Formats: sequence, C-alpha cells, structure tokens
Amino acid sequence: MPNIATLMKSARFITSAPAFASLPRDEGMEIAFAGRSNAGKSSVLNRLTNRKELAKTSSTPGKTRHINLFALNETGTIRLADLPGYGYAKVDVREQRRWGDEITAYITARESLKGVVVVMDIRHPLTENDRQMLVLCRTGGRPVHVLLNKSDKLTSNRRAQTMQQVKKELAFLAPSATFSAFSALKKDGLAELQSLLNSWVTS
Ligand SMILES: Nc1nc2c(ncn2[C@@H]2O[C@H](COP(=O)(O)OP(=O)(O)OP(=O)(O)O)[C@@H](O)[C@H]2O)c(=O)[nH]1
Ligand SMILES: [Mg+2]
Repeated sequence: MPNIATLMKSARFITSAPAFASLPRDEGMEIAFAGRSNAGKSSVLNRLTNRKELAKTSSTPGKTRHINLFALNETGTIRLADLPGYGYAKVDVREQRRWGDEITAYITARESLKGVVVVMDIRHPLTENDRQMLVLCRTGGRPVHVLLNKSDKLTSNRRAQTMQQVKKELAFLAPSATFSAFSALKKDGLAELQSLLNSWVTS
C-alpha cells in the first residue's frame, strides 16, 4: 500500500451522511476527525490532503453538520471522516443530543474505524466534551490522537506549557492516547501527523 501521505493527495469527497445509519458500507479502513466546533477539523483535513476546500471550513462554528466522508483510493476502501463538531452552544439542545447519539454509535460500532484524531484548539484543550470523547474512544477501544491545532496562536513558551499540562491530564484520562501540536495554517506538525496516520492504516 502506498504511504498515506501520498494517498491523501488524491482524496475525493464521497458522501455526506446525515446519520450513522446512512453511512456507506462498513468495509476497509476509516480514520475519523472529531472535536469541538471550530477547533479546525475541516482545516486539518484540507491541510492533510493539500486541498483548500475539500472539507468546508468556516469562521462560523457548527458548519459541519453531517458525517462527511472522503476516499483516499479509487475503490474507496481507505477513507477519512469529518465528524460534526460538538459543544457549539447555538445548536439547539435536541440537535446536540441527537448528534451525541450518532457520534456515540459511530465510535462504538463502526468496524472499519482505525483511529480517531480529536482536534482541539491548543488555547482551550480538553474541554468537558473533549473528555467525554476520549472516554468514548477508550470504551470503544479506538486508538486516539489528540491534535492541538492552531499552535500558531501561541508563543513557543505557552505552547510548551500547554503540552506539559495536556501530557499530565492525558496520563489520567487516556493513557494510551498520543498527542502533538499542529497548525493547519502554518503546516507545523504535518509530518508527525502523517506518520501517525500511516501507522494506523498499516498496523
Ligand atoms: N490561526 C489558525 N486558524 C485556524 C487553524 N485551523 C483552523 N483555523 C480557523 O478556525 C476556523 C474554524 O475552522 P474549521 O476547520 O472550519 O473548524 P471545524 O472544526 O471544522 O468546525 P465545525 O465544522 O464548525 O465543527 C476557521 O476560521 C479556520 O480558518 C490554524 O491552525 N490556525
Ligand atoms: Mg468542519
């Protein structure tokens, strides 16, 4: 199998599923991107695939409302999933709860799911919803990587402090989780993320 970094360049949109039940067949491998609304999930996907607008990004939180799937190979057996963001206050409670249920179903039951990248804004890491997501992944036995995005927003000192803090908290919350700093804007941390994703699909 070619390196995932190479496959990413030929990523194409497959479908936008309004619910877990409407996802395409559960075969092959999938890597999901989860996280708080506006943390930068779609921007991270665009950076990985080197495409400006493969996944729709927005300065208005709550943009991604469906599970958006992208294929990395011709047959669609290697896929990326852009999950709807959580924790956006303006989405009404019923809708938030429904999405909580859909994401729970996805994380626990999607057999092709090889790992979950939980994208966080490095300035506000490990919110209550992020913690719930980590617990959910742990329950579902999914490998997790915490991606501390928007690292360009912090000085290198503050970044190092945050990394230390996150390391401590993860030791309790999700001992097997890995983490790294990233900037979808500046490409910082790209090679590290690519190599991690590659290990998920080749393991
Ligand atoms: N400075 C900076 N801004 C970023 C970075 N990544 C994303 N952004 C900005 O953050 C905002 C939200 O990015 P999205 O990628 O749309 O976030 P999302 O997590 O997909 O949001 P939802 O789809 O609403 O859940 C946009 O204005 C992006 O331009 C980054 O690394 N650095
Ligand atoms: Mg999005």
